[in-house]
Amino acid sequence: TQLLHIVQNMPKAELHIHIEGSLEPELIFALAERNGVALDYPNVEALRAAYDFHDLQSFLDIYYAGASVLLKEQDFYDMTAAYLAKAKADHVRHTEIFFDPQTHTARGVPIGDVIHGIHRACQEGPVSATLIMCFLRHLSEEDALATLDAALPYRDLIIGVGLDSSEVGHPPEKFARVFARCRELGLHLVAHAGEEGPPAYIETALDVLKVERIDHGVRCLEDAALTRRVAAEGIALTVCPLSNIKLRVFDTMKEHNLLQLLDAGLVATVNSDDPAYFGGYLNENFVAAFESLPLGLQHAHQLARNSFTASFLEPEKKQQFL
Ligand code: ES4
Ligand code: ZN
Repeated sequence: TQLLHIVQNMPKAELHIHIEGSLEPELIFALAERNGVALDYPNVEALRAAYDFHDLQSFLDIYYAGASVLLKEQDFYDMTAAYLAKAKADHVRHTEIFFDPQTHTARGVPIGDVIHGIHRACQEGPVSATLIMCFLRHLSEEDALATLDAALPYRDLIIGVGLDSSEVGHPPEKFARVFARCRELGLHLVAHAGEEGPPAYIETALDVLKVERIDHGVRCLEDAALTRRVAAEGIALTVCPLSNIKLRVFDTMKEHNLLQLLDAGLVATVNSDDPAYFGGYLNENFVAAFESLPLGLQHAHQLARNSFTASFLEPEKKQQFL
């Protein structure tokens, strides 16, 4: 239809994409072969067949297994270049890419190889791209602090830090000290909160970590006072529709609360999260949401506009897109 055509072709920013979640099964097998890494699955089809998740943890287990083939700087480059080509095809003009260094340093990969490989692909275009380093919340704050120290030589290659992995039982306040240090370093701050975890996690991400955006945040609407606050402060939510269905945050796309978030005056954006695992890149997320929800042209424009407004682009660059 006309609306879906407009939605797919409009210029947009992507603010919630885990680069390790863009690793397609074909590339996982190619890298496994190149690096001599053994996989638990005989072939691409068997691996893809295992992509049958029922919650966040069942996804994370297979996501970390897939990432185990990444060993060399070139591997990180190849993965990132493949994602950027997909982003370009979806009319993404700017993307803020999450990466999980601890997933790789735990296997002995130097953090410099991780950052340089991803950064080298970003520098070559074809779209504007910046990097957000995420701490794994199932690990200790000490581990996060050590990771920050190891990343300091590359401080200028990252624009911010985030918090991801298993949410429930690992509240934002567990990472108060490391986020305070990142704030002193002038890094932008974001955190996953209110995906599987309660609205209280959104509140402590804002109050304790002092994050500027909330990743997911869809459970915000369970708390009316919090919803009013997030709206009043203009805190953006980086919503990931296909992810939320695959991980059963909502049973079906018709039950997704994206429209309610917009109607509540929240700066909601649409993003792909882990596109190789959840059934599609950014445009597939837009199409899935627009096919199932009563969203119109105004919503399309609002979502595109929100994606740039909520980005960490410098004001002059941001202005070019608004
Ligand atoms: C993630 Cl969907 C999601 N939630 C939390 N952490 C993650 N890491 C990669 N994808
Ligand atoms: Zn995520």
